[in-house]
Amino acid sequence: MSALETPVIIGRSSSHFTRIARLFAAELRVHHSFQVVRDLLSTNPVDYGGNPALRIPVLKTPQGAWFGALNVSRELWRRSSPRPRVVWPEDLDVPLLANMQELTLQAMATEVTLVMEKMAGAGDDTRHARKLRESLLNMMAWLEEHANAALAALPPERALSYLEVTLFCLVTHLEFRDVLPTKPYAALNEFCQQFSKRPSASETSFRFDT
Ligand SMILES: N[C@@H](CCC(=O)N[C@@H](CS)C(=O)NCC(=O)O)C(=O)O
Repeated sequence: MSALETPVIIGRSSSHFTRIARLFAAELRVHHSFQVVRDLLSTNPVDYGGNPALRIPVLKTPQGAWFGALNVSRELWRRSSPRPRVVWPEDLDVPLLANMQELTLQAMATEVTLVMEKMAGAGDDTRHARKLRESLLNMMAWLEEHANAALAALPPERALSYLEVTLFCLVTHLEFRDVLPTKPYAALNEFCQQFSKRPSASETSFRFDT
């Protein structure tokens, strides 16, 4: 594959949505390069691989750019060979699993807002920030309560699921960014400990790009 054909993940090593994409690339052994977005407060779409939402991750391919972690992960899967069995969000057809996925992604999005507000100087003690924190705590309590049952209900013959990857990125990021203490969440910690044994997890550890 020439340098021009090599897909490029655009993101940051400290971003949990980017880590989803990087984890899929590592699991699926898809050769790629990584381009760091230096300033997450930039308002120029060019800095985000053309994403008008001004968000990461983006995957740049000769066919075009793919916006968002789910699109990127699916495209990486399509590029993988052999294609392992991945459980995608639309496969989660019972409330327990579908809600687990919804709340995992919503908790990630809520965390983004909290971190970005703080970064932009709004502080973390506005009424909205307090509401977001309350919502995040509620979601984390729900995820903790249902984690064991949900993980046990995933199809056993899977190689990977979007739910597990996102849950791992959420919980480890809360710890990394010091948004919430994660010690109280025993089931989620146990899951993360197991998941972190995968080489893809250690290859994509969070760190601040310099
Ligand atoms: N729906 C997007 C959300 C991506 C997202 O929120 N990424 C964060 C970084 S973890 C971001 O770009 N934040 C910039 C901002 O909020 O302005 C996805 O699933 O990838």
